[in-house]
Amino acid sequence: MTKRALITGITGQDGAYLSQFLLGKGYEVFGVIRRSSHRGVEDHRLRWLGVADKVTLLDGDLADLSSIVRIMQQVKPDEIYNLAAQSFVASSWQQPVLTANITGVAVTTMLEAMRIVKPEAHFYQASSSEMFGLIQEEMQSEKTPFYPRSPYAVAKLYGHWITVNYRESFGFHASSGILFNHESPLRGTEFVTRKVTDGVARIKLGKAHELRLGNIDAKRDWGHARDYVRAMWLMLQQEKADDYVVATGRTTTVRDMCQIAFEHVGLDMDKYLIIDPAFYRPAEVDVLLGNPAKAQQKLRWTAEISLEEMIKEMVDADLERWRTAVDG
Ligand code: NAP
Ligand code: G4F
Repeated sequence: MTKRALITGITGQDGAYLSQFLLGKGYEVFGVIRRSSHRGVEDHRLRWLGVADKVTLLDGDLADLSSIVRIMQQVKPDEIYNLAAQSFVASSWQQPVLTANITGVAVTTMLEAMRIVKPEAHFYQASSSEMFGLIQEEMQSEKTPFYPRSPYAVAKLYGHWITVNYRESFGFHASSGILFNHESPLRGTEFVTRKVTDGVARIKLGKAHELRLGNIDAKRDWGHARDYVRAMWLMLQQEKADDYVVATGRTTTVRDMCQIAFEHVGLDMDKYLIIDPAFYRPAEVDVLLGNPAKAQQKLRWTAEISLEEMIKEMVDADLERWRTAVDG
């Protein structure tokens, strides 16, 4: 029997890579797509991976329970991946109520729709290392206490605990993946890695002369989205649902990540990098470093793509995009 997967956030970075991964496993893939006046461009990531015509997109919005219930009734999914969110931390101070509603409360919308239509489905919640915030342990594991530092992280914490609660209350097969930062050529350009690789590509091609960043001393545990969607799937294949940290176990400053990108194209970073306080955050997460031991042992998962390989792949993809851009 062909398995059916429903993905919210299918138009985002992870949704695109997860679609590609599940199609490769023989799944029928369905995704929630929200109405936009820019019809026709929302699936650009799926097109970039060559899978847009292999998935079925259904109109819905996480702000609208009835749309989600109808989609679940239509799809009757075996697996549900809840990836949709207002996912940009910096925006969560500008739109805190929307972030609370979509990144937080709407997780209950998804779980309720599943409770009404398909309680036996397997459910994945996209939790985040941002929940560790002001870190309480040098290396963060599933047992590390949380200390959220942004409206985004507070909302994710709600989503995390409501997932645990439905598992414990109703016996749902609901797992929460506490994923550390993961990037790719499909990352939004507002996030720091892609902002850097896109900026470096434009500088290299003479289309820009500087790169403005905020706190370059911040440290993140960066992996590749292609590796991380595999961990999501593995969680839903386990006999029992559980929570897992997904990380590389290595942390790097924004400055050093940036250096990798500039060096890849043979440019001196110090000539182009400008520190702009406009990109500082009201409260910062200074450092994140994940302990992936549980995922390694129980899921037999490990990160395969290094930071260096990933940043080079991203720079090369951005160089290619800008070289072929019509309006570039
Ligand atoms: P992303 O590229 O920003 O994608 C977010 C997705 O959510 C998009 O498809 C977006 O649709 C959709 N969405 C937003 N609001 C919606 C709504 N009201 N109704 C329906 N869909 C809505 O994020 P990502 O990097 O793929 O991350 C996937 C998930 O993992 C997110 O929940 C994120 O918070 C979480 N996470 C990410 C990381 C990471 O490092 N990437 C780490 C930990 C956790 P549009 O295309 O229409 O905007
Ligand atoms: O790339 P970022 O915006 O990612 P952030 O805030 O860590 O959040 C990402 O990872 C989370 C997992 O931990 C996800 F849950 C979340 O959805 C998202 O995917 O910023 C990384 C670091 C921050 O410390 C930020 O202050 O880079 C620093 N930074 C320095 N200059 C900058 C910039 N970040 C951005 N976006 N832009 C800058 O110019």
